[in-house]
Amino acid sequence: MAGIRIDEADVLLVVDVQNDFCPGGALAVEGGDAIVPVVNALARRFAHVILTQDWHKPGHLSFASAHPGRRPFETVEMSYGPQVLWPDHCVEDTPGAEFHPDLDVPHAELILRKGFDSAIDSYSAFYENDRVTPTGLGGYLKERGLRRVFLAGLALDFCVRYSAEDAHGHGFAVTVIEDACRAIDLDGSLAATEAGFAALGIAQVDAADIG
Ligand code: VGL
Ligand code: ZN
Repeated sequence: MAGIRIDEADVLLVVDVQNDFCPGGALAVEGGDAIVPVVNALARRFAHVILTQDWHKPGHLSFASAHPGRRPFETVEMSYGPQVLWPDHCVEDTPGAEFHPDLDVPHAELILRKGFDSAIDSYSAFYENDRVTPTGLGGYLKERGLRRVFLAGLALDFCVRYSAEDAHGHGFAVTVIEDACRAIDLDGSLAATEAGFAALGIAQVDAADIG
C-alpha cells in the first residue's frame, strides 16, 4: 500500500513511547526502543502530531502491588470489568514515565496524559477502561478538523489497539503503522489485535508506505 499522501487533516498519534515500556523499564516491551528512530522520521512527515503519556499515581489500581497476593500479568475483576495487573510503571514524575530520551518530535501539538485516575486504568487515548469516561481527545480532534488518525507506539496490543479502535468508533479513518509499534503479546493479545483491526477495517501499513 505504497504512497499514502499526508495532508492537513491527518494526525499522527504517538502512543506511550516512555522509558518504562522500553528495554530496562518496568514494563519493557521487547524492541520498544527500536521504534524510536522510525517514529522520529515518521513524525516529520506530519503537520500534526500528538503524544500520549501513560501517567499513573503511586499505588494505581492497575498495579499488581495494589492487590495483595496477586502477581503481575494476572487478570482480576474490577468494578468496570476485567483488568490485567501490571508491574508498577509510568508513575507520574518518575524517570520511567518520561519519554524515551531519543524521541524527537519538537512539533508535537498536544501531550495527552492518561491513567491519572487511581481507580481506573486507561489503555485508550479516548476512553478510560470503564469504556465510558472520555479523555476529551475525540472532541479535540473533531474541533480541529482532523479526520484521519495514524498510530504508532507502545504497546501495539494494548494502548495502540484500544486507541485505534476508539478512533474508528469516533468515525475517523484509522491507520496503524505496524513497524512503528511493538507488542507485549500476552495470552494471544497480538493475534486478537490483528484480527480486531481486520474486522473493523483499520488499515495496517509500514512507515515506508507513507509520504
Ligand atoms: C500500556 C499496559 C499498561 C500500554 C499501559 O501503553 O500499552 N500497557 N499501561
Ligand atoms: Zn499503564
